[in-house]
Amino acid sequence: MARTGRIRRRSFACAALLVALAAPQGSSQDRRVVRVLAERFTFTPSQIKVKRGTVVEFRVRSDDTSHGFHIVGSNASVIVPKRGRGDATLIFEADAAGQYTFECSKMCGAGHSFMRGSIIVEE
Ligand SMILES: [Cu+2]
Repeated sequence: MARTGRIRRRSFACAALLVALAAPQGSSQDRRVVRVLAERFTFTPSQIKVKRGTVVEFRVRSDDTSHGFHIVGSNASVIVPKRGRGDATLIFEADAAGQYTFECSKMCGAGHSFMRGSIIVEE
């Protein structure tokens, strides 16, 4: 008897869990995966709040052309491949409370310089 199976989407929750399990034992740091969608000329979400001490793993995906993802004031910068070519990963250690700006670092069109967002690190 044939049974119709459902096609399962790859489980993102599962991937996040593996990352959490991979964190060093005894580490007091929280690790969080934040998925960001880049498209002309916005990042979604554009505001991310985390607790101080969190290690944030950004996974940035484009919905159109290639973009950049750069945290202002740091060396942290990655190229986000164009749509369908996968994610770019960037690790941000939120060691100090405050507000950080991230921006597109690859010229992507007329609104490129408006393509930014913020990370708020709370005590
Ligand atoms: Cu850009």
